[in-house]
Amino acid sequence: MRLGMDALRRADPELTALLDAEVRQQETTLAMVASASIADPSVLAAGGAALSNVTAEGYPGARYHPGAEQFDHVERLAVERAKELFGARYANVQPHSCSSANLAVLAALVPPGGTLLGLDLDSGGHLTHGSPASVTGRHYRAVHYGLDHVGRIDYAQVAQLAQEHRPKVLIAGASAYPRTLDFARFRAIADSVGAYLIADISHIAGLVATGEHPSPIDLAHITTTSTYKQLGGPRGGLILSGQEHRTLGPDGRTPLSRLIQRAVFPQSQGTPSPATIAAKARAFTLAAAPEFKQTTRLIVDNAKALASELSELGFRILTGGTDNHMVLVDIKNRGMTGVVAERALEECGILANRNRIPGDDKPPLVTSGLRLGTNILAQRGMGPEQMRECARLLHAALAITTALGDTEYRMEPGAAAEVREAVRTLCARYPLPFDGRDSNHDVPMGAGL
Ligand code: DSN
Repeated sequence: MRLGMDALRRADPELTALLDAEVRQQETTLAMVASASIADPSVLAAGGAALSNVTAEGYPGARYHPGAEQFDHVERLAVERAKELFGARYANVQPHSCSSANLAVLAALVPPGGTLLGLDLDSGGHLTHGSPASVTGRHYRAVHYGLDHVGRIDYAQVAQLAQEHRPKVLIAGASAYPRTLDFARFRAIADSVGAYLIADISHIAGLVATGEHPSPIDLAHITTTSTYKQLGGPRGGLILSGQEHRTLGPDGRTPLSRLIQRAVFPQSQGTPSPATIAAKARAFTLAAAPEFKQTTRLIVDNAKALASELSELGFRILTGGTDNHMVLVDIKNRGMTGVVAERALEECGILANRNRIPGDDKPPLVTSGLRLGTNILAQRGMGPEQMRECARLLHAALAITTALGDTEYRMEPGAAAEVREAVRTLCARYPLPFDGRDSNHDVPMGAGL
């Protein structure tokens, strides 16, 4: 049921114009931000449903407010679809993000001041894996593993640090790591010291769901993910568990699934977001469809093609390639910083974010690296041949960029306009899965759908 879109258009043209401009921007830019995917219009519609008006703390059948009958059905549906999609036996669909999910899981498994072991942020880890900038690095004693000399996870170091520090939790997962994660190896290390293994699959959830990356569901004690980075879902998080869901928690009495239920509500979140949970339910069904499997196959093939072409063009690709959707580029040998490359590319309609790389001597807002991802390009139907075009466009944009310091640069405006136009042309050949029009009303669909 469409609610409010026409009213919004009539009542608030200023806001509507901004939302419509966003649709046009998405249509005409090459989005290569590795932590993004496009939500199907039906997912956006579910996320904007009147179900959002329901306030109901607790879980289906055990709410603290009345009026949750439909919401109970929706949440149960989302849980069942999540379990089916990932082959899990337990799912909690309430986390507002994967950061919230990680905070809840850590609160359930690690006492205040207890030790966790995760990938270092500069080696591709995530803030919530114990970074000093996150509460996880302040409320727990965080120890970090890193990469070996070729840029792959140093499993020998993981094992050695685990023996030395005896963490309560070992986290396997990354925000900027282009290679396959060996969850079995992580689990063996966790077992060697009696730690729980958490797999954070936020970046690779689509690949895991479709078998393009090995699944941690039955290897990790708990798996967490965001629902928007690669699943084409709404902004939110998800907690899963497989055969370990009945394993006892640190108190030796309470099964993990029960601990996690409590850790999300009431320990770390209040009311859930009912319409977002409806949108998750819709996204899980779409991710289980054969078309999504084809898209994830393309995501992986495209990343390999992109890495290969960029390498041909003289870019240094970290680890020499990729196994997943992500390509990490060392940009300093092009005579510029990550932020200069990011801004110059954006002027040409190419979106890719600055990223710190191992041994980086630049601060997080500057960086020496660039992180690229192929999720949205594959969703547009682009294949390896178009990745070569994308690589050449990226190369062309940076070739006309002269760095004037860490954050300042100069671009020849005429040449930049030419690259921008070529980007528009490529985007027009591969429209987004939505075409920018609401089929019922023939209006841009930024607002209200
Ligand atoms: N974790 C951030 C990223 O990887 O881009 C945003 O979700």
